[in-house]
Amino acid sequence: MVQKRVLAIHDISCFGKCSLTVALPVISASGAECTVMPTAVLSTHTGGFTGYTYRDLTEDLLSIADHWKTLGIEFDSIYTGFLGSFEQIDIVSEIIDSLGSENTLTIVDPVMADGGNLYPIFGKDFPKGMRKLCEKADVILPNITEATLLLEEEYIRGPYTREYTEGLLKRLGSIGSKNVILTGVHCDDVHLGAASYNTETGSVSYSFHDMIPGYYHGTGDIFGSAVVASLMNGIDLTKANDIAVDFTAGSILRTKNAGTDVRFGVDFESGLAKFINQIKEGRK
Ligand code: PXL
Repeated sequence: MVQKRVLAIHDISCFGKCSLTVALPVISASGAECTVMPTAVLSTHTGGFTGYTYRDLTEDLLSIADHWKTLGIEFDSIYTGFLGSFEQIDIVSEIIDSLGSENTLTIVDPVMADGGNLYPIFGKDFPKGMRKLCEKADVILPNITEATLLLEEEYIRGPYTREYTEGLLKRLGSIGSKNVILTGVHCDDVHLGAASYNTETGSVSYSFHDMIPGYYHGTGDIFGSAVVASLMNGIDLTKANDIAVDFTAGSILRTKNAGTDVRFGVDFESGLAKFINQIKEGRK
């Protein structure tokens, strides 16, 4: 089998287990190659830490892409996550055009908000830029807050009815991507999960786990990387959603049981063996 090659475009938060420090091990564990384009280097992620360093790499991105262009490298998937500025959104969009082809699956996680709030480092116009990037994608992976920002709708606290959730999915689908996976979906106070939607078939599929109270950092990236890894292994969207929910929920549960500082990230590493088995099973 020819190995799939993913290009992950995210920041590298050196400590705290998110973005590239998650995408690289999770995608590699699935057997796909993970090429990285770091958009910035931070000492930690920005969630709950103060005094972190931030080295912006905006100026390097196009040169890296230009060099790869001379090598004729092709990508089966381009997976984008946290982008540090409006300018980076336009550059990443250009890179997708330059390095992607009709065979490249573009997966955009519009990382910018959670719990009803835009992350403080982003300006108010950032969601408009992210929406433009989402128009280019084959799959988008917003959480509920990001969904409402992309759609310029008011954020409502859950639980959500299926009617509301499916309305969101359909409106997100009209942005332009063929597939949508919405995270943070919950129809009651005891289950949490994600819903996938295929705009061509109209099919919606939910995947839930027991809700674990608390806010755990980096879980969106663990979820997104598991979706990318599954899709690159030929697993369909519904099953990819199931695998990603299970992998993310397991990581959160282990971390809750261990009682570690939630800012330090979740223990996804101990779940990699099971994750690889699920990928192998799903491939059959
Ligand atoms: O997990 C998303 C993410 C990625 N990168 C950085 C972040 C965050 C979320 O806060 O701060 C730097």
